Amino acid sequence: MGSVGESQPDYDVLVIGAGLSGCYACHRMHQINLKVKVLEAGTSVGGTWYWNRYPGARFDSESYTYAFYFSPEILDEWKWTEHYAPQAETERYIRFLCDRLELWDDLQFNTRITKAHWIEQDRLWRLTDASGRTYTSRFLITGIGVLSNPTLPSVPGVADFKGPAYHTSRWPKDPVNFEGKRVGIIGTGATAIQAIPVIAETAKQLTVFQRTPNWAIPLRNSKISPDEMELIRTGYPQMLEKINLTRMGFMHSASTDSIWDSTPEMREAFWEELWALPGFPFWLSNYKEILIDEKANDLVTEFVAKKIKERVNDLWTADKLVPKNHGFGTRRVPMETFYYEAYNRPNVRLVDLLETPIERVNADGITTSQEEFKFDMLIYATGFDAVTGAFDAIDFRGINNHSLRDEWKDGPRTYLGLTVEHFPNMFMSMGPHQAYGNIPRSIEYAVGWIAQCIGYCHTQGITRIEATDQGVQEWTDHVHDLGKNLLSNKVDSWMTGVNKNVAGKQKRIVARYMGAAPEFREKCNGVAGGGYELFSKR
Ligand code: NA7
Repeated sequence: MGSVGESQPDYDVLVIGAGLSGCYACHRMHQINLKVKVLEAGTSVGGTWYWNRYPGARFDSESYTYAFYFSPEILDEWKWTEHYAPQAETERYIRFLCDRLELWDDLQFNTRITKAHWIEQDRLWRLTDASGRTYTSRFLITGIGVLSNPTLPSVPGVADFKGPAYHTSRWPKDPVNFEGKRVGIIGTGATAIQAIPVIAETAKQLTVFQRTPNWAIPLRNSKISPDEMELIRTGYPQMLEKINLTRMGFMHSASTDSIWDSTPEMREAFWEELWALPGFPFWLSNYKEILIDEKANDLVTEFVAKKIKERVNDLWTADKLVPKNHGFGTRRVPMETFYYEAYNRPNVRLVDLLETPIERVNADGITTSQEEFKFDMLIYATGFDAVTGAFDAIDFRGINNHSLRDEWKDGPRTYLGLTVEHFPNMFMSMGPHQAYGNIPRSIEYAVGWIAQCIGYCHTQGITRIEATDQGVQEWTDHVHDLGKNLLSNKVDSWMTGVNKNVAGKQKRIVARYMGAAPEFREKCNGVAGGGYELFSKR
């Protein structure tokens, strides 16, 4: 039995963030009758789907798989209208979850947490928000997302621009009108690839500033008819069975075929078949070697390069849109709808920043080493200080004033991607070293595991649970081992923790667990089943 100091906390559990993780955590805490409060910086729920309301924002995973499965009633009731839902529909889905699960009373908005400190003597967490108000709890769950800390380009003059300027993940709630506007957009990641074709439709001019091109493949989205939705609805149990078997939690299984058993004609035919399918199959159901064997990767890369070049009329632009420094699938593969065709419009122009870098942002535009561009509006599609960045934005302190930033300065160290040594009673949903893939599927598992652990502590009278050094060392080594052969861990991207705009984020880290999701769950279930092995409990 644990014992605690005099001070009783305000809550049993505090949760930071009201995205999918925070909302589900709130529900799970209700189920075990714990007093919970979810603290959220935004004005409402949704997390990623609250903040990222830029034009064209939508799922690149099938809507009906990128959702929660824990409640058959909720699955039954919700109807998706598109195979890859737009942001507004997903935001509505999350609000619908909050209605059905009766979460609203325990969600607090406009509350940006700046500090989270463990008070050893009282065995509680004390959180402080931006206004200085404090909140205490026995347990802490972070639901702060993987991509929630946006970054602006580190070029001089960003604050000088006089017209409207938006980061894509801080997009205004009221629609932005591009008509008659000269618009500049910086970045060509997944976000820009979704936004560019939409903005190009109405902007007078759209100038795209590209540093690193990305390999994007066609999304092939379509509407879901009521009959089709009915089929999806009745097929949920089988779909879940399938999802639970796949490596990344999507409904697309990895291929077991070797590229080296296929003739060039067979390869071409297989790739054409995958290419014609909507969504991820070209990336996730391709030959088993393409993401680990450079020679195999070169072949598939060549195929995709040909596909891109076929779609862009201008030869210079086509060549610039083909990545040169990383192979297909080694960074996150954006899904696109008429992205490449957008460059065939007379109002769209690509600027290659590797040839002519930005020198500065001015009051009325952007100056590169070669040219002065005048703009009415600037869009920063420049991404995030990813994974650990969301944690760095809060001053987390564990026992003996240990700072999480220091603890992770050479890369994250976690136990199961769920807990950290020196940070008792703190659990992370979607922290580093987690099985990401299909994020809602991962969240449902991670939050479920956390809820079970907190419930266990509560019923056993354990008031302090902490990952041991051995647990952290073994898990961190395991995550590093799993990532060794992956080509994706050998290139710079948000998935390897590199952000050229952030000091100290130039060195690659192993940020993600890259084993199979079923193995991850089996390992975590084993730890729980064994009474929380390699945790110290008091
Ligand atoms: P990403 O994929 O990290 O893309 C950010 C883009 O912004 C990328 O093309 C960067 O080029 C570019 N960037 C960043 N800073 C600069 C500066 N200073 N100058 C020029 N270009 C810059 O973020 P997204 O928001 O597009 O997508 C995030 C995820 O959302 C995505 O992977 C999906 O999972 C959904 P760089 O590569 O650094 O040369």
